[in-house]
Amino acid sequence: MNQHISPTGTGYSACPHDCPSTCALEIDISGGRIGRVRGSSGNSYTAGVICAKVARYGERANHPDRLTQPLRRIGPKGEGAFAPISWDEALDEIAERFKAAESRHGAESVWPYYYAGTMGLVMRDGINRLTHAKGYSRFFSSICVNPAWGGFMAGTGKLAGPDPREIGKADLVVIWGTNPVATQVNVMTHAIRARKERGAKIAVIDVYRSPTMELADIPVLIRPGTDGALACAIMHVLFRDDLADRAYLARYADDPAGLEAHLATRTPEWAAAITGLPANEIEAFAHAIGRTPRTFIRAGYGFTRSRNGAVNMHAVSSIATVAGLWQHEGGGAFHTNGAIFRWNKQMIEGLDIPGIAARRLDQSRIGDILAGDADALLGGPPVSAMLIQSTNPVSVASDQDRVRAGFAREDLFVAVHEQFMTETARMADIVLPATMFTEHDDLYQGGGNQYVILGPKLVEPPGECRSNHDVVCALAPRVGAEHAGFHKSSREIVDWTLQATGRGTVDELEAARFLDVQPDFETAHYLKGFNWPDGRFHLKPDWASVPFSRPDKAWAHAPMPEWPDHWDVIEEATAEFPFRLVTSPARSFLNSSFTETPSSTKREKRPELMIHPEDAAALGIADGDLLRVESPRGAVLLHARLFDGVRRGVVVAESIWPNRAHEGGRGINSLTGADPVAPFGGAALHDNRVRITRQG
Ligand SMILES: Nc1nc2c(c(=O)[nH]1)N[C@H]1C(S)=C(S)[C@@H](COP(=O)(O)OP(=O)(O)OC[C@H]3O[C@@H](n4cnc5c(=O)[nH]c(N)nc54)[C@H](O)[C@@H]3O)O[C@H]1N2
Ligand SMILES: Nc1nc2c(c(=O)[nH]1)N[C@H]1C(S)=C(S)[C@@H](COP(=O)(O)OP(=O)(O)OC[C@H]3O[C@@H](n4cnc5c(=O)[nH]c(N)nc54)[C@H](O)[C@@H]3O)O[C@H]1N2
Ligand code: SF4
Ligand SMILES: [Mo]
Repeated sequence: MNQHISPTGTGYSACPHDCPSTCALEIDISGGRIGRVRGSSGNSYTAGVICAKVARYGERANHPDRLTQPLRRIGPKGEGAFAPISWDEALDEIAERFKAAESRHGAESVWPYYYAGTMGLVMRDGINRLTHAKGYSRFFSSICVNPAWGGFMAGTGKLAGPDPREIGKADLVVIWGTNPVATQVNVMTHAIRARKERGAKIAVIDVYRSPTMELADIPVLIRPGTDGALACAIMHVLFRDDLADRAYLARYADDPAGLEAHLATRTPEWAAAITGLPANEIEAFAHAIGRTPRTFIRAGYGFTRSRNGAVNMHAVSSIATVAGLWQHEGGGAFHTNGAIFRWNKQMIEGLDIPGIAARRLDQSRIGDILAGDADALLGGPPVSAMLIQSTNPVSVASDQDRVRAGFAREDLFVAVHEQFMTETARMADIVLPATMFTEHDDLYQGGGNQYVILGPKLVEPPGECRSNHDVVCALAPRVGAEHAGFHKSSREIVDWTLQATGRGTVDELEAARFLDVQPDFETAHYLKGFNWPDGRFHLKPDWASVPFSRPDKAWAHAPMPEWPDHWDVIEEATAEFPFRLVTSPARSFLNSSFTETPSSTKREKRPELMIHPEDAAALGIADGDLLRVESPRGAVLLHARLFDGVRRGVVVAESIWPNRAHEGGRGINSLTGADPVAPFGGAALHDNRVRITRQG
């Protein structure tokens, strides 16, 4: 297995982090340790560029605080007193506790919980094989993508679009609700290329003057959760000023006349009152789009993390149809490429196991679930045992006060498999040390690009670290789970998956390093039709027919709008909570990852609240003051940073700092809510009403 490891040289891999760029990497290895990391220049999407935090990955991989031994809690929950134990002791104890939970309340009282700390398909999703083999409670993953993916598919019927490298061939690049300078740097590589080579303009739609908006030719600063209104006004102007592509619409859209009639009242003045953006700026932006056939709309996740997020994503993608952008090279709307990879995941996830029927518990509602909320438990038994891999819910999940109370339950057994002693690991009964991506074999797919990349094992792990796959396989016989995947190495599973999907073998992929699976131009641009039975883009979405995974239990919410619109279900400011809070990602962290690396925390300085100077003056707040920020759910302490790059009434806290980095020890997600976004679930992380008071 380890014939690929050489103690010195260059290793080839993929960035494993939860980032749409999925960069192809070249890694310096010396003395069996990783050093400098570079972006592969032979990969046409990465194009030699990666972010600063991964370029200095040695700092994270060779960190003195890495977990290297299994640990058992020896003090009260959460206090952080642990003693080393052997792997056998740790695995036996987990298995005993899982079996005890199963015999008391049934297999559904065990809830394996994971997320995207690694995006490797085997290491991330292999835990589902254990879940399915045992009939444990399944995992409804919802925290990140659901409003965005479902909203995009409502129009196109498919989660794919024009080749993201075509950004470099656009004349207008519209970066909508994403902050790629911080969150997916390669979008900027291609956008800047278009600017340099073609004189393209870059428009950025955000709720604060983000590092990306700093570089924009057309900065579009709006209030949070109002993208639907902006999109509607843009389409109103396109129809009104004869910039809509009526021939294209007649051929490719469901009901353009219905949309035009609906939009008659969605004027720039109407949208100005909702978005805070002056009507003349809306007109000018609409004209720029309408007069630039090669307009590439790169829609991100940020603007969908609101209670109306799915509706807003559909509205934004509709602009590409009204203006007929999809027809042109360098034109159209792109969000992500989930649909083009078509993996056979049977071996990874055990999808051939009969009767995968257990309830699916909602990731985002972990606080409610651990609190025993009957609705969140879908009427089933309480959760009394968990294995957590590749995620840090005590920091990243909404409704943090409930999450923390849940993890403090004496009758809950928790094993956390981690690289560092995260705030979730601190709450565990058993902590298991995990490998990093250079220490195991895995397979990666691009989200914001079209590559399949191999990440082979390049170095030996420190201490006794084991991979997610090895832990799942070691637990399986102990709890009586059976499947062929438990008897294969991760490299063999990668090989099986590639072959079963018709993508060659692992050895071939290793020789090639990555594989470009971009569909042909006509397919990618929907020139053969959109992915609905009528072949048309659905301007009037039928949410019930969108082929996207939904929660097992629907919840009561206002009826969704029939057409693109401003859906007024966001957490609007009130007299009691007069501000709207957004928790945009910090540049040097990746969710809660990299908060352990000193250079990242140094760059980010301290947890702060960006507030407009006039709002600050009205509250008697000076730069640097300690503020108490309260939402209907909880409170945190943040230092004021006066910043005129937000609209009045909007505040931004770049995230996610460790909870303990805040004075008072409560993290930003004490403020955010876990109530699901309609209709596919997900957390409205950027949709919060808050009040602000000066502390002392
Ligand atoms: N440095 C860094 N990189 C990251 C991450 C990180 O935490 N830090 N997270 C990774 C993960 S898991 C993901 S999913 C991606 C997400 O990457 P993105 O798609 O960029 O999404 P977000 O990070 O949620 O937010 C992006 C931007 O949306 C803005 N925004 C918030 N609400 C609204 C709104 O209502 N309208 C508009 N127009 N804009 C709004 C925010 O201010 C922010 O600048 O990034 C990945 N990359
Ligand atoms: N307020 C607010 N909250 C947010 C967001 C926001 O914008 N604002 N963003 C949300 C989004 S988009 C997401 S995706 C979630 C993400 O939340 P998480 O999925 O929890 O992401 P990370 O915080 O990066 O934590 C991943 C953890 O996995 C560990 N890890 C990495 N690789 C491995 C491995 O191979 N094996 C094991 N066992 N562990 C590993 C890392 O050490 C790290 O602690 O957070 C969400 N929370
Ligand atoms: S930009 Fe994203 S994919 Fe690329 S190295 Fe940085 S975190 Fe990884
Ligand atoms: Mo995410």
